[in-house]
Amino acid sequence: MSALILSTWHFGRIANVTGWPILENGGSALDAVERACAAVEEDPEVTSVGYGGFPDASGEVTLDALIMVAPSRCGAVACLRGFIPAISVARRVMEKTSHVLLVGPKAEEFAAAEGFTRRDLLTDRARRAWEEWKGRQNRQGQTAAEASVASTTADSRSNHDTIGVLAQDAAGNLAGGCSTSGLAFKLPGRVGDSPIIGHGLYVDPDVGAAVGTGHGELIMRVCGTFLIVEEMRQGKLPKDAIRTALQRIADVCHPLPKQQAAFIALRKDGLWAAGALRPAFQVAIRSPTEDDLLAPQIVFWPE
Ligand code: SD4
Repeated sequence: MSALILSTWHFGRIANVTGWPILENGGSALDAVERACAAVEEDPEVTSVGYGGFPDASGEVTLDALIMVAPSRCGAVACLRGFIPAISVARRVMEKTSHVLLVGPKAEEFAAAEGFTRRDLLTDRARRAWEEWKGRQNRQGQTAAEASVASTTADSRSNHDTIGVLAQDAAGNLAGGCSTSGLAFKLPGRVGDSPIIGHGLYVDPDVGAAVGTGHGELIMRVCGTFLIVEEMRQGKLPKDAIRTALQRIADVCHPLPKQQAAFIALRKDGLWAAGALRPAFQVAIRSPTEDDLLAPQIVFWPE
């Protein structure tokens, strides 16, 4: 079986540059997705993931991450402050506990106990962006809730993007990971789709895997990645399974004009597809024969 790694958005290339050598050298899909997500978390230029991520409405950077190889093997953290890679903390939840998800200060205690070092994740650039947003909020006399509604329903191209990675190793094993600082200037306490299995990511080794990005509230309302994997289980092609999820979002969520949702799906035989509600989503692929940043096969509402 030939190995493959697929990652969301333009910074998926950063993920693939780190994850691909692991696969190429016979490493596991699990190690590849962890290292791939971690590389993006560590990049201060990526303002929607890890270090350098834009903060919530109170000015705190809070991270959500999930790693999964099977329904029986997955781990996640939500609302994690001060520790990266959040994806590696999620892996420890998977490997060291009997739980699926740890949140907030207790997840931070767990990370510290596991030997992760606390650090300040707010960069000067992210702080300035938050101060500007806060200034606008004050001038417009908005409450934090009103202001976060405005910012979390804003143009999907500017204020968020999860790193989502799906990989298959030479042995045919699948793994998925995703990590995000969530929507910029979100209401404190808000958790999106990314750290919840079946929402931001789902992997079933008997069928395939799917990962999502975009406005988490759209993906969560339809259990987006679970739906895609279940559609593939029924025999649908990855692209048709994604179309079903996008159609469901369109039908039941009534997305606002700028709201985005996008998915990558990978079947266990290596067939894959990507699709998005709107233009601008990109998927980075690396395999023995391809190294590219591609537009998705499906754009549900081309503009
Ligand atoms: C969230 N889905 O927290 C994440 C953000 C994201 O592209 O993926 N943006 O809602």
